[in-house]
Amino acid sequence: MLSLDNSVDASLDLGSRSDVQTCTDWKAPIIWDGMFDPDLYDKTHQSEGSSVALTVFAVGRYLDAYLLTFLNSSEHHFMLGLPVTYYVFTDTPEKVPDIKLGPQRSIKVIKVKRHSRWQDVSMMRMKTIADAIESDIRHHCTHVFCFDVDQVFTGRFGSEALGDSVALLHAHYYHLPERLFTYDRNPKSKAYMESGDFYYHAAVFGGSWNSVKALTESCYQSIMEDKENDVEALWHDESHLNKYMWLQKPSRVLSPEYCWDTSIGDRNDIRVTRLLWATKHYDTLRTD
Ligand code: 2GW
Ligand code: MN
Repeated sequence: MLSLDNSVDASLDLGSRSDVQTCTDWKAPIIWDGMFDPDLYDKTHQSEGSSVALTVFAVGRYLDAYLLTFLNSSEHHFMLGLPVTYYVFTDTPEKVPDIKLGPQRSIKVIKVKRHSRWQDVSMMRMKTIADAIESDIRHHCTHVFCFDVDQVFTGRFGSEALGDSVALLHAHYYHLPERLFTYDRNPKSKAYMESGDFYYHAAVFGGSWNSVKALTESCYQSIMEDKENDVEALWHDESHLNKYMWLQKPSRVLSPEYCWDTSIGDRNDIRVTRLLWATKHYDTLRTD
């Protein structure tokens, strides 16, 4: 998969954007609008036989609140032209809406238990994803993308986002200095880190199935070790993801176009929004 990353980058990238950082210091591309030819990416991935698993969790009230909008918008924007399998994890499979899917697109609904603490709903996704990759995804898909459900696709989220290991720049932190990143700062947690490269957002991550399997297994192990030591990382799974991506650098980084929060307001460097944060209704969704 790394070779695909490299060949795609070498042959398909159009050049550069002078107003933003387009490359990490370990030479991974940071994907911004204007840097790539979408059709060439699609053709390359089609000829390589790429296929994508999208994992999303809709547990408890999040199903009614977000799932239908997420899936419908994804049908218009996510990896069009490649085979896509949705893996929807929920405690209420009977409530998953029946949506009409495009050709080469299918949905698998998998029942999961509902953890009583919301922090565990979020963190335990790591274990569930790792298990699904091992038992199913690796036999059917070359790549996996993992999403929060409280978001809506508004523009192309296509094969330019595929790579061996893919992380997303958090919309609220990409322009801030490192000292303001909300890494876990507690030395007792496995997620502890003093410095890092970027602050990544756990609402979107992906890669080849084997690298996402390695990431989710490692984060799950760290989460369980923290539980044994009676600590919890500041931002839960997101803290562990940031630690992992610091130690195992992603081969591709997505700009905040790929998960923008409109409450930030207009920014000149955001020329297109591809996925947006949905409105949060914490008052009704986080009362358990
Ligand atoms: C989560 C928090 C409080 C109450 C409920 C839930 C909840 C989350 C739930 O009841 N049902 C459910 O399916 N979830 C799933 O977990 C859903 O897919 C959701 O998008 C995901 C993460 O929870 P969310 O979106 O409320 O958290 P955010 O948007 O504040 O997420 C960031 O921080 C999280 C850790 O605290 C994760 O790292 C997440 O990936 C980050 O985007
Ligand atoms: Mn979210």
